[in-house]
Amino acid sequence: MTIQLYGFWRSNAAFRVRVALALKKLPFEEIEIDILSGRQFDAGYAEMSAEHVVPTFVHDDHRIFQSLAIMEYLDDIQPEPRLLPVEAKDRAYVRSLALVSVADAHPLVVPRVRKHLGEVFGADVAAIESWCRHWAEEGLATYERLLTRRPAAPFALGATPTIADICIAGQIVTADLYKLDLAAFPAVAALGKRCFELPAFADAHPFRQPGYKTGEGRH
Ligand SMILES: N[C@@H](CCC(=O)N[C@@H](CS)C(=O)NCC(=O)O)C(=O)O
Repeated sequence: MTIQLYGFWRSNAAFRVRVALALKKLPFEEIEIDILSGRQFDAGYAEMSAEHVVPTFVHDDHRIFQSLAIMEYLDDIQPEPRLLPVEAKDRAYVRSLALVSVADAHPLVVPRVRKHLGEVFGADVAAIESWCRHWAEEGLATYERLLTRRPAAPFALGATPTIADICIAGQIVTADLYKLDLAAFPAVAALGKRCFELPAFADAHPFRQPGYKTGEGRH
């Protein structure tokens, strides 16, 4: 099977898919779409992504979009190691944890939202950074409350990482990009430490991607 991932070094959603692929030990080729330079609107890629976003995942000639759907697809085609538990209540729990970042926190800080804040509402760079920090911290605070109510042991749902841990780690990636201090979120920080000790997580971090060196400082 051949797998291609249209992604970007800084993309949180692409980070999630890189981790899932690495945990599954599935080799893939990543093709960079520079979403900070507007390459998501180029004709070739716009035809591929109706939403003009990354990631787009291509398995043989089958395309899948939305990182959560891609991770679930990977679990379907290669069940081990499991990224979603088998039991219905546990599956719902890890999906709920995942969606705190995927559906609620992360969408508020994506480039098209930041651009719109500047172009339509006149927000300057400092105001946009402040907006992003606020919503990133809201996501971390929610995770902190959730992990306090149901402590990680040692991962969010037991012995091995699931999509929940991948998405919580993604929220930490956002914190890293905005240089946020995790001291106020000790349960999140402890879970993040466990995750990023694993090469699958560490190697997927934006700061480890080839595009980071040239892209550093770009928002
Ligand atoms: N919910 C989508 C998020 C897709 C998304 O917004 N991707 C961002 C990068 S993380 C993007 O391509 N943004 C382009 C833009 O905002 O213009 C997923 O999880 O795949």
